[in-house]
Amino acid sequence: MRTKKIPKTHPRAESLRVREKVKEGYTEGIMVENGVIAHGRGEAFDYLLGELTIPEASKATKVAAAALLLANNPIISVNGNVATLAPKEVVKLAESVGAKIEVNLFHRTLGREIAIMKKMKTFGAKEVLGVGKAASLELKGLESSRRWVDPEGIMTADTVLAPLEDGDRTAALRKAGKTVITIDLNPLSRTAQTASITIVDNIVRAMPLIVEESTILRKIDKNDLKDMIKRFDNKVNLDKSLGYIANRLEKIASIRVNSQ
Ligand code: PTJ
Repeated sequence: MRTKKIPKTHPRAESLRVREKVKEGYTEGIMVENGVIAHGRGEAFDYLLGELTIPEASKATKVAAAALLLANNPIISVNGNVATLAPKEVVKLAESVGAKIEVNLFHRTLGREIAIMKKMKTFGAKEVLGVGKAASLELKGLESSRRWVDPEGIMTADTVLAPLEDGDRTAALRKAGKTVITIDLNPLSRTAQTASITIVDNIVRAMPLIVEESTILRKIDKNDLKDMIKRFDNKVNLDKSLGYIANRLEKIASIRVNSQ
């Protein structure tokens, strides 16, 4: 069902516009019901952040772009939410850093894999790995359908960008020696805490920023990029992200208390 046009002046216009995309992704069979629920959890955390890219997210975004540029075999893992909310940026980033694209689903069906592959191709992807029998190898230490990976892709990648991921696969990928970059609005999630580089931001804001950073950092000396990664501490950055939320809530609460 089509919704009425969202007024530009609505204070939550952007969030409502993204909801429309979510509805479309679900109707197209790309996003699954659980993905819609996961999006709701994301929205709640975005509300706490103030629906903007916080300084810690900008920092992690730069480091993520550097890691992708330095990787020998980078890959972008795409699920239903990612294909719904940032298909264009996934293709742009893959081109910019020379990464492959692989479909990897928690709620795996061949129909969804094909729908996601087609969507990515509509946005210019030349090749999409992990569809059907191509996902022929099992990632050790995982029980979910996410364990099925493409030998040409995730299995042999050294760096995996896996936005809106689940904790089990993040841990399994790390255990397999890979650098895992994630985008997750919840700084407390297992994925956020387990990844090598966590961008605590909404995927709709983070993906265009990584694309932009990758084009800037491409011109920078590789040793400087390596230094940037060495200096980054994901745990510290996550703690600061939590601190940002805590300070923001404290400020809002004290304003309310003082005006009573
Ligand atoms: O398409 P599938 O079958 O692979 O399923 C995808 C979902 C998202 C359903 C699956 O991966 C899942 O269940 O994920 P989780 O474990 O709910 O984790 C999703 C994480 O993404 C949560 O921590 C959310 O807070 C976060 N999140 C949700 N929406 C956004 C987000 N992070 C960034 N941007 C968002 N828009």
